[in-house]
Amino acid sequence: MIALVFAALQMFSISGNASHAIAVWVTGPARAPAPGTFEMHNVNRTFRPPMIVVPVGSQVRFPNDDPFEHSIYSTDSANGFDIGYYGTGPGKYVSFSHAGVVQVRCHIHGYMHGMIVVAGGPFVQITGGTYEIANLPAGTYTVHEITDDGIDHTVRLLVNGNKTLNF
Ligand SMILES: [Cu+2]
Repeated sequence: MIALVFAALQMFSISGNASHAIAVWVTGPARAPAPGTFEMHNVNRTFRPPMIVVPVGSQVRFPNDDPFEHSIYSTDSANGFDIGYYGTGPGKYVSFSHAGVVQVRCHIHGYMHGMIVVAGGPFVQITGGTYEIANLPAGTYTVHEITDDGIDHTVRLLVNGNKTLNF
């Protein structure tokens, strides 16, 4: 019994150093975090915060805090949406059921730009540099490093034996 308990505690970390990274998420034997509800506000013709990371299956709404209309949309192939024109208020929820990076824009204000990273597994949001995703069971993982330009740099990684693997 003791041996079994010990084996169950063999958890690992994936760590790395990715300059310009804003988020990292992994898929593999680790359980994905539960979906939730999130907000990305429209304030002074900007998205605040300009970037959020949400577990796959989450809902996001885009409250309009400005005294004029916005019209938020994305042409993303997997998570595209268009919620139409709406004035001041909480707005409606949009579901994001596919992992990936969603570029968010406004039909009225072409310069507005937001980004939603839909994570398909355990994730961290970072400001560039080092990161660590801990408490992972051994196995083969796909690591998605998302840089500030929205590019997904994907690496496959075998996690076993060592406590931390850098790449
Ligand atoms: Cu707008």
